[in-house]
Amino acid sequence: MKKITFSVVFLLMGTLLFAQQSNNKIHLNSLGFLPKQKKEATVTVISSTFVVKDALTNKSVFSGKTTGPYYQKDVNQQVWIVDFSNLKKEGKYYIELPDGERSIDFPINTDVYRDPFRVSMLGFYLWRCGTAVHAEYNGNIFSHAACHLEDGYDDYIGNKGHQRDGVGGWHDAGDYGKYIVNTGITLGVLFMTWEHFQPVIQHVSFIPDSKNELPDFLEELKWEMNWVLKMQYPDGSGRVSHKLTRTHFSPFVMPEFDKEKRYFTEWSSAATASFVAITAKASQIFAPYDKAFSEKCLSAARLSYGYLKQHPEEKPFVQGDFQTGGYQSKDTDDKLWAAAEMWNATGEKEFLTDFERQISAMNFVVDENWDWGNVFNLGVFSYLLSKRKGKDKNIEQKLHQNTLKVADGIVAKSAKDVYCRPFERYYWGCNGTVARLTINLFVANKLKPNEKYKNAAYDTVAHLFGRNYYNRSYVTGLGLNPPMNPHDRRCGADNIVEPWPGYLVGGGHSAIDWIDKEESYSHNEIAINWQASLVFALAWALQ
Ligand code: 9MR
Ligand code: 9MR
Repeated sequence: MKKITFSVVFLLMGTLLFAQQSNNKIHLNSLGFLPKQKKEATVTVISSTFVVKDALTNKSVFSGKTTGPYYQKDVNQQVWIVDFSNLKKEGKYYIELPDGERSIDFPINTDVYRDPFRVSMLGFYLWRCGTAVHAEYNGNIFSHAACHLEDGYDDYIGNKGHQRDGVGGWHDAGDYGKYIVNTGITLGVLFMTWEHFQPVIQHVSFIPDSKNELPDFLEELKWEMNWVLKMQYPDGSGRVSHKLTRTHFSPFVMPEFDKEKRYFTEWSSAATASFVAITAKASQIFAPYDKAFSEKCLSAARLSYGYLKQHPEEKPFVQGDFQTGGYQSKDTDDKLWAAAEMWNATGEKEFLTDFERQISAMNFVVDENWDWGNVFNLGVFSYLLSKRKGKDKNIEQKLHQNTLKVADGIVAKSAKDVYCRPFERYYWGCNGTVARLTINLFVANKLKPNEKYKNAAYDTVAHLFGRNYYNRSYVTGLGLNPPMNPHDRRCGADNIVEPWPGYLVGGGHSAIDWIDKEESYSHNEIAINWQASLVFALAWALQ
């Protein structure tokens, strides 16, 4: 009896706490703000004025008028916007409205994105497969023993019962499979992150047992690359297995207890092209650190590129016995990206000609809606940002103009949305797309610098960390009221209340239907492709 009363009280307390947090009428970036950054909040209660108070002294340090009301249909809300960009002094603050409504406390200082960046990379380390992992976060130890050491079997590529080394890499998401197409976009984005933000990210350490031979960021990417290289067929043809998984998804057990056989599947042309792009890119990124590895990557890339040239027809992946992730993607965009990276890696004319021939047969429209199924942008951005000579001026100009046009559209959408969401669509993994659009903004800013691009990128980060309909962070372990029940097998099996930290969840399928429930994989799964975009967005914010 006593026990029951106790749990009822507990439940009530929990509900109250939850209600308090989600009822807060002041929606803002719960990580805080850089001193020079644009600073806004969205409030859902009638207020014509606001003040910002110092959280230590409760003294008012800034006051202003709100703008609004603005009505937005998809969330069915009337809101007012608070702008306190001119408050630049470092400190800890809160916003107060005339009716007494008070925001959470938030910092203004130059470090607000540093730890979130570190933790979002820790997420990749914790995804490692084929080894034990171990990290302490907020008083919990997240760990698992070495897993999937039998990866994998060649049954589906014509060698029944034969086992070969496919150990390593990262698990894909809340499941433990390993998929090349999704690895492609993930590494593409992470390599870009390194290329453009190396000075600020090279000293960030997040690997608990780092070998310290490389900056942690590159050590982590190399961990994945070492696995990627194992996905080429052992027959020397250059074909690349589409994935390495069980036939069916595992139950919710820790990875070391997921013991069913996992197989190298048949190749696909999309996976093979994606493999070319990432190995070619890796050869560039690792060249200054590890020449032998760089050369190994490039010769693997050449081999697979050669195969695709000799066999240009599309080879889709067919699931057959498999029910794990499909990641079936047309190969044209992957091939375009492969040509761009081969040209960048080698400077050889053949690859430039291939890229320009391919793009001339496509339209020149940069995508604002892109994910693992379409890496056209990665090819285009790589070509546009390349310092190599010899580009066709006409093609370059068209792509340049279109990149700016699409980025301007993203800025406009962000400005129109009361929560600065830069993107109108909702679907499985759309939070990843939201974060990924910071790449479009970044490239536009490189081509034609304008602070509107960076501001929209900050607004995107703000959206993901609380300035959204839910007034919650979408990233586990970070920010206000973060997701507690991601679709992640480790979280479901480890008996720790807190989820594994640093992970962006997929998001809603409408503006108001996201749910923080483990079983809802289409709303609340974590995944390497959207994680990489979060890493990019945070790295740019660090600048
Ligand atoms: O757990 C799986 C998740 O990782 C995948 O993203 C998702 C879609 O492919 O599928 C989940 O597995 C579900 C399966 O598809 C249907 N039965 C319930 C499984 C979830 O426990
Ligand atoms: O991100 C993928 C999403 O675009 C698809 O609609 C969905 C269904 O095919 O699959 C998602 O990817 C999942 C993959 O199939 C298996 N691992 C988990 C991925 C994230 O949910």
